Amino acid sequence: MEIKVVKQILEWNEDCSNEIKKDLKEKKVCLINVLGSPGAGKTSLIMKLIEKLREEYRIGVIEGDIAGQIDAEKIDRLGLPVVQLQTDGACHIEAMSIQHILPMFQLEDLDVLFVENIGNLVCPAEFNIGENFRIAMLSVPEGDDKVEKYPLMFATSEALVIHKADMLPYFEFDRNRVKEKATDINPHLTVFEVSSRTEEGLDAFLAWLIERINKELQ
Ligand SMILES: Nc1nc2c(ncn2[C@@H]2O[C@H](COP(=O)(O)OP(=O)(O)O)[C@@H](O)[C@H]2O)c(=O)[nH]1
Ligand SMILES: [Mg+2]
Repeated sequence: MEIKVVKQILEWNEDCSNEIKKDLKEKKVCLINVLGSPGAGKTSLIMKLIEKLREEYRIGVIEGDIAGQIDAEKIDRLGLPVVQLQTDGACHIEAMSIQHILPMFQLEDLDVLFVENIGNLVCPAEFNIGENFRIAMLSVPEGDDKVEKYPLMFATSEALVIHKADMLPYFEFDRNRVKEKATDINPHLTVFEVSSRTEEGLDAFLAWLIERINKELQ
């Protein structure tokens, strides 16, 4: 008898992620996966980026959370298309969820789709969700040892935003240690120090992001 073989979830996820990539490439939408701990400032940075980019790009957002719709309400108040994904306990977003959600957007009216992943330094890094690229965030109050403790997120991202840079004077946070360790793990990583609150470092990050998005939308 022929034995039925079911592929492991990660492999299945990878197939689904590749389908999303193909679909979004055809529709000219750049999907950006934003990763970081709870409280790293993912929503705050996305909102700041929306403020700066919305005249140039048509933006949508998928907000991932275990429960509630607090972050989606914030985006909704900005008047942008947003879907709240509730994972009901799961610590990461899978490609299948994104594939299910995409038809809820008018994709032909979008250039950029931000996905705020579940606040977690571990699991979200293991699952591709059809993204064009990832942005990893590490905020200053979290400590400068996180790259060494949770390497995968930093290894798989194209940019690292050291966030809440306005807090650097108040914490023992060795930014050089973070930069060195992160670029040791991932030589292709570009590191920025940004504060969404004071906007310090924001221009440099925006310049990188715009170039990166434009490359994908070509
Ligand atoms: N000092 C400082 N606080 C920030 C900054 N960005 C966000 N926060 C604060 O950090 C907390 C968590 O922000 P939020 O965007 O909800 O983080 P998320 O859980 O990663 O989405 C909030 O109290 C924000 O006001 C920043 O650049 N500097
Ligand atoms: Mg958030």
